[in-house]
Amino acid sequence: MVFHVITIFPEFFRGPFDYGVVARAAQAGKLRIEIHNLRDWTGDRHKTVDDRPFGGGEGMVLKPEPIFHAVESILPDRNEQDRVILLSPQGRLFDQREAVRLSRYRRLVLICGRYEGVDERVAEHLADEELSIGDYVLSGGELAAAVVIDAVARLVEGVLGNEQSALRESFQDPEAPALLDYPQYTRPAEFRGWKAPEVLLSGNHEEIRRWRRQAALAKTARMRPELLEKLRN
Ligand code: 9D3
Repeated sequence: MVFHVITIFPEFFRGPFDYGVVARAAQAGKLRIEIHNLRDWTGDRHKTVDDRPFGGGEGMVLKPEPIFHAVESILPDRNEQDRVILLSPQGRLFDQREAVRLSRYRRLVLICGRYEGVDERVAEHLADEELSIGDYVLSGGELAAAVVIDAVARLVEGVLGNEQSALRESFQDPEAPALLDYPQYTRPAEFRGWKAPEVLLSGNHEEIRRWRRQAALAKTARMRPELLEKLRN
């Protein structure tokens, strides 16, 4: 799989993908991440990527021409194996189910917004879809693109291990959290007076299984009650 990122801050991506699972997968040739500088597709002397909003208002808006040029030169023969995604606060909410869906494409092009916004003709006539990673304000789409790449890349065949592939075939998103994870403990068995649950040291696997199930339910009820609500429907 190839991830193309279009950004006015290419340096931002030095770092996030230099370590860990995604870096190793890239090293092994399972996936590629290409960072493109939007200014490379400007035509003027000043490499202008933005302009003032029609109708007035604060800030600057990313112009359509450089973004269209970038996508059209990255994907000269765009087809159904390609997906062009605009990251923006107005997008549909990205979640694990979306990650699974996106992992089935050959190439993803991620357009990072900035400033007060992106000319709407990009969302309407260039991008296949518009995604947000959550209801909070970021300074730009770069962090969001990094999040999407990380979540999708680990689902790509051979990135983690092959135990993945069977799961991915299933109809429902395999990693959607029915419940939150159960609490984990490691040594020491007592730390500053706080003890790890006795049952986990017991070696009684049936008891351990029951404790974990119960603890996951309790933690889900406390932290994410809406997940239990979903489970009941
Ligand atoms: C909704 C806020 N907008 C009101 C004028 C301004 C604005 C804020 C932040 C416009 C763009 C941005 C930059 N953010 C993104 O490009 C972005 C984002 C986000 O802020 N939150 C969650 N997901 C995403 S994906 C891209």
